[in-house]
Amino acid sequence: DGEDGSMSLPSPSNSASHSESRWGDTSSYTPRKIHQSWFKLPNGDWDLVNILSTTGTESVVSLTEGKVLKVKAENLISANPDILDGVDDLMQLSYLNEPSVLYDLEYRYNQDLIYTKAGPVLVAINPFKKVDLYGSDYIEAYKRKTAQSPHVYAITDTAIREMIRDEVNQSIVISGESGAGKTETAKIAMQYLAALGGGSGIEFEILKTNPILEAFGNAKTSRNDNSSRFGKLIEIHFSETGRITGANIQTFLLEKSRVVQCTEGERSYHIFYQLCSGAPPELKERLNLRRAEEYKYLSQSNCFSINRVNDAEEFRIVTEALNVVHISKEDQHSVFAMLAAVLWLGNVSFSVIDNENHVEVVEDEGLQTVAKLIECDIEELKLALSTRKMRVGNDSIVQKLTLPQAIDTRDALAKSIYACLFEWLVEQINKSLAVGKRRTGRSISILDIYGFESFDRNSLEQFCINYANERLQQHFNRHLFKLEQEEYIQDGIDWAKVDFDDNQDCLSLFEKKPLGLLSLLDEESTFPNATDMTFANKLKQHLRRSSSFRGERGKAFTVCHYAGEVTYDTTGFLEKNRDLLHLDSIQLLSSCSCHLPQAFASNMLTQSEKSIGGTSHKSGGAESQKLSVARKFKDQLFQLILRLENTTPHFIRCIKPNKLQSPGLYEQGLVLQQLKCCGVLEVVRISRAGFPTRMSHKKFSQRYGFLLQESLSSQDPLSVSVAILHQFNILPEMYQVGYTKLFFRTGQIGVLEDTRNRTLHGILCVQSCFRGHLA
Ligand code: AOV
Ligand code: MG
Repeated sequence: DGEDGSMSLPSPSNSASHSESRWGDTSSYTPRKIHQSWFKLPNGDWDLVNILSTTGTESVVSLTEGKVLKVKAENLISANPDILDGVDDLMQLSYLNEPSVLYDLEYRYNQDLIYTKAGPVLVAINPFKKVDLYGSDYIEAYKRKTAQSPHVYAITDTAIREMIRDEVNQSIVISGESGAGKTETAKIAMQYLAALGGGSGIEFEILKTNPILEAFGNAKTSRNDNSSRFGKLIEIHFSETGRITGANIQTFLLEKSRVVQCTEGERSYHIFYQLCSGAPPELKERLNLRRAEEYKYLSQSNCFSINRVNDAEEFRIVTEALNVVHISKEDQHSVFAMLAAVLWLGNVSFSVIDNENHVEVVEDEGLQTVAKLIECDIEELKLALSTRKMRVGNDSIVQKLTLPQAIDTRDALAKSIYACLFEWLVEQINKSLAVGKRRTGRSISILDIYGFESFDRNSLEQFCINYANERLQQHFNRHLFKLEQEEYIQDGIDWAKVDFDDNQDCLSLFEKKPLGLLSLLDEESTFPNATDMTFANKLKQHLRRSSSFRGERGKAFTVCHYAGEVTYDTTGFLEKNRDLLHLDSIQLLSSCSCHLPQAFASNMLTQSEKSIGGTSHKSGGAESQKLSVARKFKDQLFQLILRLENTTPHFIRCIKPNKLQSPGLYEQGLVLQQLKCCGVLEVVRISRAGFPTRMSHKKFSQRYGFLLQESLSSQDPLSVSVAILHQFNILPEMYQVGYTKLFFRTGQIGVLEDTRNRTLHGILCVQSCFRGHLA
C-alpha cells in the first residue's frame, strides 16, 4: 500500500491508455472512468475504485480513501463514465446496476435535484428541507415547457394533457413508505392542477382541504412527524376546456385507536393539540378546555409538541380553511365541542363498588363536561358508561359493567365520536366541492395513502395499511410490467421477458377464501369465545404452507411483504376488527340535543342495517352489528383499484433517504432497499428494452404512405409500412413489426414526422406559389 491517499479520479490521459474498452455502446466519447468500477465495502456501501491491474479473475484496485486491495473480478461492477453523472432519467445509464443507480440519485440529491425519472416512473427523494423547486415561476416554466427536468409538475402536466388529448380520466398514484413524502408530493401536484385549471375559485377550496384533513387525520408517529393515518383519493373534475369544476374526496379507514391510546413519543391527532393551544379564550371557556397535558388521552404518550410546529398558529389556519369550505360557524363550534368531549371522556373515571369488580361512574368535572358538551342527560351518560341493557327472551335486564368493560365502553364511545366526526367533515367538504349539475368532463385523481409500516409492535392498523400497500404494488406491477409485456407478446414481437417480483402470493395470503388472513380473521371475530390466541393458532394451522407466512411464538405471526417482513401481534385484533359500539352508546348519542351526535347515531344505525344480515346475539344482542373493519376495508380497496383501472396511471415513487428525517443524509442501504422492493430497476430495464411508441399498420401506412418514392405492387398496410421503414433506413433494432402494430423505440417516429411536416409544408408552398402565378 504505497499510495498516499491522494488519488481520487484518474486523469483522462491515464484512462485513454486502456484499450480494452468495455463501453461498446458508448464509444462516441472518451470515458474518464474507463477503469473505474464499483466495489462493495464491508459496511455494505459501494465505493468507486480504480482498477490498477487485472490478471485473470483477480484485480488490484485502489479504494477512494487510498487503500490498495486485491479483489475477485466478479466482485467488481461496471461504473458509468463521468459524462453520465447525474443523468435525469435512469434509462440513460449505460450500466444499469444497483450502485450506478444509487450513485446517480445521490449525485442529484446532493444538488437538491430530488426528482429523477426511472423510465415512466418519477422517483422523488425526500429532501427534509425547503428546496427551491416550487411556486409560480416553476409552474409557469413547466406549463410553457421551458423547464424540462423531472418534477411533480411535469408529470402532472402530462396527466392534464393526456386527459384532454385522449379524453381519458387520469390518476397520479403516489407510493412509498411512511415518511417518504407522499402527502407533500400530493399537495405539490394539487398546486399545479389548481394553477392550471383555476379560475372559478373552487381551486382555493380544494387546496384548503389539505390543512383540514391533515389536522384531523394526521399525527406524529415515530416514523413521521406528520403521518397520514388515513388513505385519501381526491378526484378533481375538469370541464372540456380544462377548468376545474369541482372535486370529491374519498377517505379510507382512519386509525381510530390512536384517539384513546398511543405509543410513547407519538401524538394523537394534531387537531387536539391545536385546539388546546390555539382556541381563543371565549371558546376555551365554553368548552371548559385545559392544556393538552391535563387530558389522559393526550398525556399517556408523553409527547405534546413537534419541532418547528406551532399548534396555535395551525389552529388559526385550520379554522380559516373551515370557513373557506363553507363549514358554518355553528357547525365549527359543534365540531370543537365534539373534540373537547372526546378529551374529557378520557378523563372520566370509575370506582369499583363490589367484589366482582363492577363499577360506577365517578361524577366529577370530566363527566359533567362531557354531558354538557354533547348535550345529553348526565344520568343517561352514567348508565351508558357503566351498565348494559340485555334482552333475555322478552325481558330486558340491566347488567353492571366490570372495570375493564367500562373502560372499553368509554374508549369505544370516544373512538366512535372521533371517527364519525372525521367522516362527517369529509362529507361536508364534499358538499362544498361538489361538481355542479352539468357534469361535463374528465377527472384527475390523486392517491395518497398511508405508507408501508413496520414498528416494534404491529397491530391490526399496520396489518390493514400494509395490505393496502400490497394491493397498490400489484396495481403498479400490472401496469408497468404485466400489461406492457403482454401487449408485446400478443402482437407476436420478439421479446425477452423481463422478470419482476410478483406479489401475488402475498396478496393471496390475505385474500384467499376461506383460508386467507382476512377470511380467518372475520370468521374468528364472529365466535364469541374466540381469543387472540385461538386466532393466532388458527392462522398457524391453516396458513403455514404459504411461503409469505410464518408463525411466530405465542400470539404473533409474520408476513413477507413486498417491502419487507413484518411481525404482527394479534393482541386486540379480534376486538378491533369487530369494532362494536354498544346499542346503549348509540342510543345515548341519539338522545343528545346537539345535532352532531344525533347525526352520528343515525349514521351508525343505517350502516348496521345495511350490513350483511349476520345476527350475532353473543351477549344478548345489545350490540350494533355491522361489517367488520377488515371486510369493509377490503371492499373499499377493491373499489379503489377498480376506479384506478379506469384511468391512465402516472406513478410517483417517494423514497426516504434516512430514518432521522434530516436533510442532506443519504443512506445507500436504505435507499436501495426501497428501490428494490418497488422494482425501480426492473421498470427501467423494461422501458429501455421496450418499444414505447406504437402505431397500427393501417394508421402508419395512411400517415406516411404518401412519402414513398416508388409505387408498390401491393397496397396492403403492412407492405406499405415495411416499404416506408426501408426507405427511411430505420435501423432494424429500432422497431418491431407486430401482427397488428408497429412498435418503435423512443424518438424513432420523430424523423418520419419531420419529413412528413416538411413535405406537407412544401406541397402547400408549391400550391400557393402556383396560385400566386395564376392570379
Ligand atoms: P408520507 O406521506 O409519505 O408519510 P410526508 O409527505 O408526510 O410523508 O413527508 C414527511 C415529511 O418530509 C414532511 O412533513 C416534510 O417535512 C418532508 N418533505 C417531504 N417531501 C418534501 C418536499 N418535497 N420538500 C420539503 N420537505 C418535504 V405517511 O403519511 O407517514 O406514509 O403515513
Ligand atoms: Mg402521508
